[in-house]
Amino acid sequence: MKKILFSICLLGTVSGLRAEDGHQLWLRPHASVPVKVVGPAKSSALLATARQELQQGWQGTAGATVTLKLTKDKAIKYDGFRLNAQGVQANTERGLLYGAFGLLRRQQTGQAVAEEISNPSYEYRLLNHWDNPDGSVERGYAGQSIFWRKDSSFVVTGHDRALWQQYARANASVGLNGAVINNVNSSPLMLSAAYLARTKAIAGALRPYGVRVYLAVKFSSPALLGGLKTSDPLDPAVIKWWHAKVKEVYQQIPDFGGFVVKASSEGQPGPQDYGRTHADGANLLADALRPYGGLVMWRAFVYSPSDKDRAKQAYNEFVPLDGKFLDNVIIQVKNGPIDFQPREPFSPLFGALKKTAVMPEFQITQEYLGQAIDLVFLAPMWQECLRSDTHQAGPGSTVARCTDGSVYAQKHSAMAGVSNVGLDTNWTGHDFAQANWYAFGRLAWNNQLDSRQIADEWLKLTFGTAAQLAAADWDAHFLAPMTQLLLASREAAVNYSMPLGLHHIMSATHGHYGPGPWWGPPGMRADWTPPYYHQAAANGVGFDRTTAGSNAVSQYHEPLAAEFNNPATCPDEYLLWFHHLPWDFKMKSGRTLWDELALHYDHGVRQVRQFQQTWDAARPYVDAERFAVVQNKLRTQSGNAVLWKDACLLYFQQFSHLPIPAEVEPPMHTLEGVIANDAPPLRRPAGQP
Ligand code: BDP
Repeated sequence: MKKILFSICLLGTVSGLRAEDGHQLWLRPHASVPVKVVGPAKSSALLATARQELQQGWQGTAGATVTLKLTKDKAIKYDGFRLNAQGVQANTERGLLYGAFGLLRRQQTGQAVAEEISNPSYEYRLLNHWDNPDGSVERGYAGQSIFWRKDSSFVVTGHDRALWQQYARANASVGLNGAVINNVNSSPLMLSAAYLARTKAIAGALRPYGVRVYLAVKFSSPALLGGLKTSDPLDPAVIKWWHAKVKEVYQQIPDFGGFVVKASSEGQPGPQDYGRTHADGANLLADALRPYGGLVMWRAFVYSPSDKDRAKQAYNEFVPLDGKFLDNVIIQVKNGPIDFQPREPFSPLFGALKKTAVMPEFQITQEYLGQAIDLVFLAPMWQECLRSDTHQAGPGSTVARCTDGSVYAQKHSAMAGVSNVGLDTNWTGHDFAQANWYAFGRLAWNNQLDSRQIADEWLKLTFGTAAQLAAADWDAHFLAPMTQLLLASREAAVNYSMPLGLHHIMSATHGHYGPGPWWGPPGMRADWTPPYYHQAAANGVGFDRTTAGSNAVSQYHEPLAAEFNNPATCPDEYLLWFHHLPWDFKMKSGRTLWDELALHYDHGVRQVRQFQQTWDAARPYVDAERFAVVQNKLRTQSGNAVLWKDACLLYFQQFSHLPIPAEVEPPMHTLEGVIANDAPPLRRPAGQP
């Protein structure tokens, strides 16, 4: 025991840095100097928060005076702010809080504080928590829910409140202003009096940080909870029920944000159960919420096994309804047409709905991107989507501009991210998964922001000390290589799991972690199994979505449709998304498709090994606690990358009958061995992929 303690102490002194458990996120306390904060005469919880943040984090001139001033400035949008020599100006109290955090971030990351206006790209910037009333978290990899508990759910403890406040503070520091606190696969219980009481307590804890609470609701709540005979959206009793329920919610929580709805999707009830449309369903709720200023975020993640191509369905369902939604409805669209895969082209719904507000939904929790094991920085993936040009309103109509109100007149704009937060001490399971929470907030505030800047800020705030930031070697030996690592990490994950447009080939046995191109228990819906997506056969691999195939390609505006439709012009990244090609297809590189595929897998493995070396070299700059945890996770990731490579290449080789190229590291696994390891029974509840 003594020996162990001794070596732990020794480890702790290697970097000379205080051990950190990650709980402080990017808000680690900094040595501050005194500052005088002058604010509006009227006091409020939000203003008190802004004042307190400045006082505890100030690193500018000692004894300086900072003025927080409410104005009516037309150049400031939503909760934006203006920074100048006097301090912060904003049109709202939230804006003052964001300005205070913005000022502190500039100080802490060594950016100059110049006169500037910072406006959010989106009016509503939300996290979606897939948290269940029993405290479990769907696709959560960081422990149980911070909001709900299986036992004594309704006793709100001091610890609960403190945790909710820390959570809200983290959100506010990156400009997030809303939280949907329960799973989109919603329980009707959420609207019962007992759950509303806890929701009210949560709202109370988040309010001083400007974070509003929203709920995901089950469409059949009138029948399931209210005891009505139907939940038909056009039924007068149903309409009355929702109006009364919404009134009850606002009596408890006057600043309640609104509802998110997953309807007619993956077994969830919806208006189509009653022969009605998504618009009928969404408008019913929007009408009830409208008097209170509430929003409906209606998800477009809909598909049924009857269609031959899942990728086409959301577009086919929603485009005919364009213009039929009330103006407090926003259609919430996942970045890709299928489901948060490591790489997908953007969803063709972006830009195609011209008279209906559309919001992007990203997945922060890494369901398909290594969960809390793999280090994958997602900002480059989201940036890729946001910057994709839809061409729907001429060149330059990017996903970002089609959703933030710059292209289409829309009353409201929003962006949502599926949260990766849980009860784990470091909140997100992997210390580096915190970067994805941070990045999501920063991109929701500024959808043009570059991933490099986000990585740079996050690394400085999460690992840097004032002394390190001032020292030249920290930049060269920590910041620069770690920024490179973060920026390369998503492409590495694509390479070792689903390169060249492959998608959905993970195994569901281990909850979507790890390879499973063979996966598909008897009787399973085809569109929940990988062979449906990769279509590997003797004649080649890939899903034919061209005009000769499912024709999903035609949902894209020209010139994209023509570009994607032709394998000679389709970008390599999307090749097997749109095409089924022979194994000896000649790639742009001059290599065959088979060789190119093998090299991508191999490259992914090598990239992760490089990440391990980079991290090992970063040891002098990181506290021992976080260093060791991340080092171990990288080891696991590295082994798993090899598993992905071996499993996929050996599986596909059964069809290609081609040798693995000599440059590629020979497999260390056998296909039989990997498949045998993937044998345990499904952990997912029935009815879920
Ligand atoms: C899929 C998840 C599933 C979610 C679904 C959704 O596997 O757990 O319920 O998305 O977004 O990615 O509704």
